[in-house]
Amino acid sequence: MLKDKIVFITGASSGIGEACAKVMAREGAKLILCARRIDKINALSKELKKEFGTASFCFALDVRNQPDVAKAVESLPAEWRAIDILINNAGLSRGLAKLHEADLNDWEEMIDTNVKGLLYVSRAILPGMVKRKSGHVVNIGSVAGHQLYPGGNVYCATKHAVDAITQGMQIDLVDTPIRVSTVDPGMVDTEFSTVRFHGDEEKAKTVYTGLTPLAGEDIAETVLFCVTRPPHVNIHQVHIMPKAQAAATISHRKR
Ligand code: NDP
Ligand code: 8X3
Repeated sequence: MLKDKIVFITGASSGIGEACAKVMAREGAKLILCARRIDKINALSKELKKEFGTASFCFALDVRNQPDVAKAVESLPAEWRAIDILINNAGLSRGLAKLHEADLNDWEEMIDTNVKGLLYVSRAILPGMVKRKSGHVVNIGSVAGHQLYPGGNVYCATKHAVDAITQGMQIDLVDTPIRVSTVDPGMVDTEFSTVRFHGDEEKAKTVYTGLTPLAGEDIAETVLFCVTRPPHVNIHQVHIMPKAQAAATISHRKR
């Protein structure tokens, strides 16, 4: 169903973005892959070429840098410009400090990446979709876009913003064929917690102790479902949780 569709994935160097790349490649898509760690992107591209014969176009991109985002999209080779699907996945959390004790740098990084980065990429790619009267944007939100938890303050605010931006896109694009979805997961076992705890792997592991979290592939298959519905169907929002997680702060852990 995705044969030769062009899928643009931000944050494809690990976790959910990498899993999306693999699932879309399996379905026959062509991939535009970016993240800051270009070595990982290049290795993924090579792997997908070998496994599925996937054509991919790769570059290093920090979504926080608006001029770089605009330039990267403007300078895509002609055969890569007609982007069919944009997966706005690049994002991160930093810290779990109380708001009155938090490191301001953590706030800047989360807001600049999760909110402004998503906006910059969308602003660069959406006009082409509108012009071509074709396209689908999938934003990766979170349970944190709907619920708060202790120390979640600013990360949760950024994901609430993603929810608002998604709804804004759906409203502003209602008179076009462009579809907009958000996939909002609970705990997914990726590099997310290691990044949140600034590289502390031991602390990161405790997040998933005693339960089976979601895997990046679970989210990728859900994104695939969203982008393979008939044109009159738009999946607005998907909430997806591990079975053992009922809400952001309510999980059942085996001891
Ligand atoms: P990972 O840390 O495994 O992946 C995050 C990806 O985002 C990496 O590829 C990273 O690439 C990229 N990224 C981070 N900052 C930037 C930047 N400034 N510019 C470009 N790329 C960037 O975590 P996940 O896969 O879990 O996270 C993906 C998305 O899923 C995020 O938006 C996250 O908020 C969301 N999410 C995650 C959940 C979870 O429990 N894991 C649950 C709900 C939502 P690089 O470092 O190479 O730039
Ligand atoms: C990531 C999931 O619960 O840490 O968005 O906010 S959570």
